[in-house]
Amino acid sequence: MQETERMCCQLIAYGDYCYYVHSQTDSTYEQARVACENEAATLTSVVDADEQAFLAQLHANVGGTFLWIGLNDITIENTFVWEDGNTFVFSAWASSNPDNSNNEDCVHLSAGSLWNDYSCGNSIGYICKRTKDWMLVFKAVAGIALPTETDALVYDPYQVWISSTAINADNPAAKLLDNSFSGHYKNLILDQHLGEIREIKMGLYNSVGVEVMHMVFNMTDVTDRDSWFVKNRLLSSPYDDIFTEGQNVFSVIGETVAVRRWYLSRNHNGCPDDTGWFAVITHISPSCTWELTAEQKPLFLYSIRNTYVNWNTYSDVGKADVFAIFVKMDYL
Ligand SMILES: [Ca+2]
Ligand SMILES: [Ca+2]
Ligand SMILES: [Ca+2]
Repeated sequence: MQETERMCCQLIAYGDYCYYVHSQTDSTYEQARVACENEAATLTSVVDADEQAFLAQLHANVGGTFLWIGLNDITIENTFVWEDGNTFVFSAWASSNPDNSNNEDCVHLSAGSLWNDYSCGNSIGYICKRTKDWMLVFKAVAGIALPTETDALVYDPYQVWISSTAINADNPAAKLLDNSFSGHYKNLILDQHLGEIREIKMGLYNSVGVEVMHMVFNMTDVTDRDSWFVKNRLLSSPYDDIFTEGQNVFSVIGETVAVRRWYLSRNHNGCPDDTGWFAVITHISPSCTWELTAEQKPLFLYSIRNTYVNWNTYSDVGKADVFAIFVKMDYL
């Protein structure tokens, strides 16, 4: 992203969002939608009168040129939906619109910033909107690899994590934090915006999507996908003893023979004395019984205490259903 665009974001933050106004461009609705996605954003929604008034000001600042917003009735005529998943409630239609003249299915800011349905293939400017909150970049679901599974993208979430292509990124069901969707998820926000990411969060969830553990790491000046998962970048966690105890493995790639990823291990001393805090277990035929040989992989094991645990003391070990990673962008 250009530095000017980041500057722009500072100037036009509103509430929990940043807005990027692209007035010096001619884009179809689809081109604008993709361009916003490439900014880790979506074509803007307008959820209430306050946001409409805010966008009207931005619109006036660029001379009132036509700008796409993220609203269309492409799928079902006269059923308008927001690109970012917001429920369509508020509207600010220009008089006599939407009129679906010649099957107009996409919406833009028109005179006075009121909305007009317009042919999606017309080429105009657009506004992208991006949250300042955590954005999901990766998600893995426990137990989806049958013992016969041979696709590493299924049994080893690390292969999904390092994939150079997005996986299930256009499937809203794959973004849910419960385990209703039996597949992993990855978008390219982290890969494409590494230099703009300030913090990264790994969270664990139960089967209905309730968070059971999370850790946050500082991403400032991290220049690759993995090197944030280290002790001196840890900002918060449930564990009091990470800084006072040593670790024999603390890395995303983890222990590559046993194939334990995002492995936060205190020590190995023969399987019965292995201790640690967190592990993504992926091996179909693991070497230690604490890796729960009979259970389908992957497994997300974590200490449910506020200290390390012996992995063999099962009453101290939680098994999460979903493992997700989020980023916060840099808006300073
Ligand atoms: Ca139509
Ligand atoms: Ca229409
Ligand atoms: Ca119209």
